Amino acid sequence: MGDNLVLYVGEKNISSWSMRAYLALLAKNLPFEERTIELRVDKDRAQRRRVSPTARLPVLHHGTRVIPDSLAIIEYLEETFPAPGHPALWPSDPDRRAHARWLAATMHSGFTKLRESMSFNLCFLPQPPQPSVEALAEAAEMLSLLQDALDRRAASGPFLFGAFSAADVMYSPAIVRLTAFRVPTTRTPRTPAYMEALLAHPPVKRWMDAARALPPQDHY
Ligand SMILES: N[C@@H](CCC(=O)N[C@@H](CS)C(=O)NCC(=O)O)C(=O)O
Repeated sequence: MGDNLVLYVGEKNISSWSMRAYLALLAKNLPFEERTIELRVDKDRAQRRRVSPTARLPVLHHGTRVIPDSLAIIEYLEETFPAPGHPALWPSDPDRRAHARWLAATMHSGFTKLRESMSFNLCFLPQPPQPSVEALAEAAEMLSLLQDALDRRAASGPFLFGAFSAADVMYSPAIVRLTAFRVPTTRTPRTPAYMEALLAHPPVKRWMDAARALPPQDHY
């Protein structure tokens, strides 16, 4: 399919789901056009409805194909632009791939208290508010899942499965949150180095630098 890839995203300091699709495209070394729909402006979702069947961002357009949802976009990219022509998004070993997939799915469908209370836009405030007790409990759960993956890591590299993978893509916004809200990591000693490596990863840094350049939003 020779058509151009177009990714519709929300504001970089608000739309954590958009960040995931953006990171997946960069991980695949794919050129793409990025179009922003401002969530703060598109209150009635009219602009989103025009480009996305779910009226949510991110949404990827590839020729006549329209793919909303960060995880669906990851799977689409992996299938359409496979290794070795493009870097693999999932680990090649079946055990590790299964692990990476359930970790990604757990992020995709869970941690709702953390996402609510440690909202992505709040990460860019000079002083983020105190998170709820429930959000902190979910953050501790997340850190222990990450620690477990890092304990079992067999491949070399600083990420969850060694090389940067879709699991890292899915957890990147959460790592921004855990860092901004200064969640304690003393019980999960391998996680600080992982979090540091992820935030220093050039595609993550590129998104975050652009996000920091926008005016911070305490609500939207
Ligand atoms: N499960 C979706 C979630 C997408 C999502 O909720 N996106 C937000 C922006 S970060 C959105 O468009 N929300 C609008 C709404 O829920 O009306 C994904 O993985 O992409």
